Amino acid sequence: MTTRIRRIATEEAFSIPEVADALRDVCAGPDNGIDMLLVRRIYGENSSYHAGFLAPLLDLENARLRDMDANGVDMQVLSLTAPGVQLFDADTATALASVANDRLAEVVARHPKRFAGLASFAPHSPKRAAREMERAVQQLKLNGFVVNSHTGNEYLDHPKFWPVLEAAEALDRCIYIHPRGPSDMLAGPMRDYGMFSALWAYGVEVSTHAVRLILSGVFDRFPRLKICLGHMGEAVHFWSWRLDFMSARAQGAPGIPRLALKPSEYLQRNFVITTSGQESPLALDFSIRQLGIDNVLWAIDYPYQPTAPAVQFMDTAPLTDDQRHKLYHLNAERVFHIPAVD
Ligand code: 1WB
Ligand code: MN
Repeated sequence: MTTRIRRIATEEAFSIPEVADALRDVCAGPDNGIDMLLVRRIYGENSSYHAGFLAPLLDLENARLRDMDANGVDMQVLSLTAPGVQLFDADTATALASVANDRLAEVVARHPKRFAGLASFAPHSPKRAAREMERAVQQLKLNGFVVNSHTGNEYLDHPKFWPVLEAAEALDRCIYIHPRGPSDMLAGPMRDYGMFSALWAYGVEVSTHAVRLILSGVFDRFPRLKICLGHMGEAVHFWSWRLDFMSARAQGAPGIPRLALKPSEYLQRNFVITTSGQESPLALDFSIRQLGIDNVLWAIDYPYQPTAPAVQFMDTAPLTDDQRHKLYHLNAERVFHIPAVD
């Protein structure tokens, strides 16, 4: 008898009313950062096609479960949708992350076979963030962490964020760096032609973040830290050869830390990637060869991308059964500490 392969989707977005309300308040305020182009369309007064995302983000147990059932998706690994709590001031962000984590833990507890969850934290207050990360794993039993790239134009390589990296490493849980709009200096050229979010800017932002982490040497300080990148690794690993060549040449120059490993080796040791919203068999094949079959996970990017083609992509990709099992569930079970089922 053949049984269907377990399908665990690993970058699946949700929100809660408290966060949606707080984002609606930001829409009424003066913030004109690049994230607001999208946030105003989803949460603001002027609706557009993006407004249609709010209902499925807030729904966890109705249409979402039906969509999963209809497509044979066994489990979604949920994360609070971009930009998470990172547009808010530190106190609001800290409080809302904790509410979102409580709510996430409740829904996972009600549906332990259908949902797992990545905890939010407020990087603005790194010590409080580290305490929330401990609570999220030890008490709420959540499966890892999500951060929406930069916070106030600062990236996680900054030493002020080391408590967050230290907590993730000590708790043995991965940090999923999900995109948000690029930091101010990167954002300018992304405001035209619809490039401001998933179409292009998100990948520029997160790939820049990942390269900063690698070149800063944080993985020599935190060698067991695991970072997850969506959207087929935001194309960082495509640059492996040139990153290795150019960083070898730059080693030891002023302001350039000496690294114990090559950038491509940190990519293989400290990163996993997911296929979220990037359904190209050619890119998948390259990713598996460059990063290894154990480091690529399947994801949909629900509700921003449809489930059926994401399943179709993984069902038809030219893979052996062993490889398909790794992409569909075994790697997710390992990385996110999800119990196996028999
Ligand atoms: C889109 C995608 C919009 C994502 C988002 O808003 C997020 C989009 C927060 O496709 O328009 C995402 O998570 O990939
Ligand atoms: Mn996403």
